[in-house]
Amino acid sequence: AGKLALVTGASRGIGAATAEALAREGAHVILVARTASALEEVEDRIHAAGGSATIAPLDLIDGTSIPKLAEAVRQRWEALDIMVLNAGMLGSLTPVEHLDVKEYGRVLATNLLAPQALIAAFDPMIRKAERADIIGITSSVGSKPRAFWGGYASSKAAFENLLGTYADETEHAARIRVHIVDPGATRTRMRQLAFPGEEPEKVKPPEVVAEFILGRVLSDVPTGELVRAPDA
Ligand code: NJP
Repeated sequence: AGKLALVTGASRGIGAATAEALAREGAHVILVARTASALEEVEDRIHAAGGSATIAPLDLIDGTSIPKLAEAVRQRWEALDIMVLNAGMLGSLTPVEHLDVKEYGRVLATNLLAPQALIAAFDPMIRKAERADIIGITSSVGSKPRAFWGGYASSKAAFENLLGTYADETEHAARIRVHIVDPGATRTRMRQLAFPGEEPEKVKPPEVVAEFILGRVLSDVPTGELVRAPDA
């Protein structure tokens, strides 16, 4: 209770479910995504459940939004206790030789450069927390290549490495815990884009991943661990 959490990609899917779970535990949650109307709906649900949240509608890859966000947060709060680096972009599933450099650039910017910029901008506030939890949402294809997934998978592989590195570098600051979370197949818009033929009911709802993340944040676990959410 009383913690400050920031969740990217909080307008739907895994991010929205995680934001709601953190708010239920008493955290004040800053909801980040581009779609203001969808963020407002999540904020309304949080308020209706007795929780508290603030929306921050912005595009994480426009080059200016992240330092501005950090400045605005710093004006209201001292420390950031929880940061969920969840916003992600799939891009086209295509052979490596056909990756479109512009789209691939957006995938890298969303999945790799924006999380790094968030860590950079919020690190001073993270270090002021009594205990800080940084949760990065990666993917199984980041650890194991899969045909046609090279654009997305390479961004997640690099993100996974970056999180592990941040965990190493902050290990001496025993209060900072980095969690590298592979959600596994989850019923979201991204999953539908990747597997349009799949019946949504066949995969778990995002609430399962959210509860898993909450469990990590509430328990004593080592920093830098790569963990996978359960399948049901
Ligand atoms: O996806 P989706 P998930 N600036 O598409 C936001 C990983 N994952 O919940 O901006 C700001 O429903 C977007 O909001 P909006 C996956 O790689 C999933 O499945 O309003 N926000 C939305 O809230 C990702 O890292 C599965 O459009 C931006 C959110 O990101 C994480 O799980 C499996 C943005 C995406 O929500 C959540 O994905 C796996 C920007 N530029 C890994 N761009 C799975 N679902 O099965 C996007 O291994 N967003």
